[in-house]
Amino acid sequence: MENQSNGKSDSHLNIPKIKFTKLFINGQFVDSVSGKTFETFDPRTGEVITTVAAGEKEDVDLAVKAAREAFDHGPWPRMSGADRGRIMMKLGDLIDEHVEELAALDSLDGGKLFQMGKIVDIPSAAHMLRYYAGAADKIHGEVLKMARPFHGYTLMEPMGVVGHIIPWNFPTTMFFLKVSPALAAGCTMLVKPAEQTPLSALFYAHLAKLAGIPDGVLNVVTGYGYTAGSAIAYHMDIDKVSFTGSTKVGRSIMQAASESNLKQVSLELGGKSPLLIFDDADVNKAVDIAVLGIFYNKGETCAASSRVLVQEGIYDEFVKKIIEKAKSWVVGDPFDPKVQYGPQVDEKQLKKILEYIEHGKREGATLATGGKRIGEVGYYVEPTIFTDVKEHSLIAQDEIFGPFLCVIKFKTIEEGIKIANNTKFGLAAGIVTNSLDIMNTVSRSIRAGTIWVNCYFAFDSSCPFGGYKMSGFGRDAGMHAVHKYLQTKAIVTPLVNTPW
Ligand code: TXE
Repeated sequence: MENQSNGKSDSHLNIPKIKFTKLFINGQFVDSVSGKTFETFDPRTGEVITTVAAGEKEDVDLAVKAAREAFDHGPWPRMSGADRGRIMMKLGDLIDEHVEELAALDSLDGGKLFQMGKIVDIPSAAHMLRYYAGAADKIHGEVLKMARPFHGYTLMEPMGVVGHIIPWNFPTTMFFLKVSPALAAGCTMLVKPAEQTPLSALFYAHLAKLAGIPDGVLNVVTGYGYTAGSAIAYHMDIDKVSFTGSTKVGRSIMQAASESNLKQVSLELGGKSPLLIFDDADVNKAVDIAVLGIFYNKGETCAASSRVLVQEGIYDEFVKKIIEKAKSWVVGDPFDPKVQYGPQVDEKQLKKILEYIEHGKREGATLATGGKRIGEVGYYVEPTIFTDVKEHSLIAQDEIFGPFLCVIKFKTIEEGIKIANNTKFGLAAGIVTNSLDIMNTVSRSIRAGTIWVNCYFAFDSSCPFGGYKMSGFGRDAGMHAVHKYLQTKAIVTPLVNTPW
């Protein structure tokens, strides 16, 4: 096992100074009404980074009041789409000017690779803002062809005040996946980042103000889910909640919406995505795709290919090669450029993964490599692969959310499809094959929101992303996402002077 042990490297030179720790409401950084704070931790060591304002119901009320005022009377929903777009472009430029600092914040708070943040997460956020900035002046309704002598047309109006509740695995990407289309649509909003990773969201609030987003349009309330998050879900004056997180909390948000004001809800929940590798595939390429699909971001990725289904003709060769690859994977300080993944986000996730490893062993799957915590400081887990996994077993069904891969063997295309669909989730899937027939058949047969063929995690601002089945509903990214934050109004007027 070459997996590097944990511990800080001398890359602490990248550690940023923490500048923003208060709630951002109506254009100002403020303490929480109660004065309470919570600690955010460095997953490399478990040590406290800093304390952050703990927003609760009263703070959510203030943020909603500011957002409502900005929606009902402020310039944002009333200005032209082109003007909104110009301000969003400016925010994108400001992000580009702070790439290193922002990437470092997410690494420190969430254990994410600093290099990856610099080249992927942060620049993609700026790109996403520009994509939606360009969309802001292309939102329009349609003229209706009515049967009777009326002139009918539709307006696409902003939904109103939006509450975004986001998780910790991609603090920056999630923030802009939610905020960018909602801003383009002309909504006002509050964002509740996850309690594990609140720091970059507050920095983005600061940049939004510098870019010229009017006060009250974008508020950030840091705090816990059961207080601040729940207050958003139950709020009577929020028009829509957009959530990414666990299936359990997604369910509670729908319930809260139905028990309060029937606000619209969109949910992006977990997954147990299959990657199907067929006999005709190049095994080395398949291994590269599979390790990316599970070890990227230490497996804390909703679309992770946590079930790899391999056709029997290449199963043994694939297993041998992926074990070798996993053993050479470098785990350690996310600021170290040689490292391939860092620590899990917190102790809760670490324990969850270790418990599933024990389940896997009890269920009789073969622990082919990994299976242990690395060191005793920080939340590092070895790249872990179980082979000969049964399709109905717990480790093949539950979302584990760590560097934990289940490998399952199949014989025919039909059996591969059956196993792939044997899950309550439907977020994504991958296919590795050189056959156009297999590609076409399988991609149409799998019930999932995204199918990657001969690649994995090929995300793009233009590409709709979201789930089938219990992975949720509604799409982030692409023009679909703008429509989540709009509603349609029909306007009808007589063409001639008719009595009705
Ligand atoms: O998620 P939570 P957790 C999955 C993954 C992970 C598991 C648990 O399997 O192991 O969920 O992670 C807020 N009302 N995913 O417990 O609790 C919370 O503060 C309103 C998959 O951290 O769902 C945070 O902002 N909000 C996922 C957000 O919900 C509440 C990403 C997500 O936290 C709330 C994360 C409540 N009652 C975890 N309780 C993905 N789809 O990518 C919590 N929150």
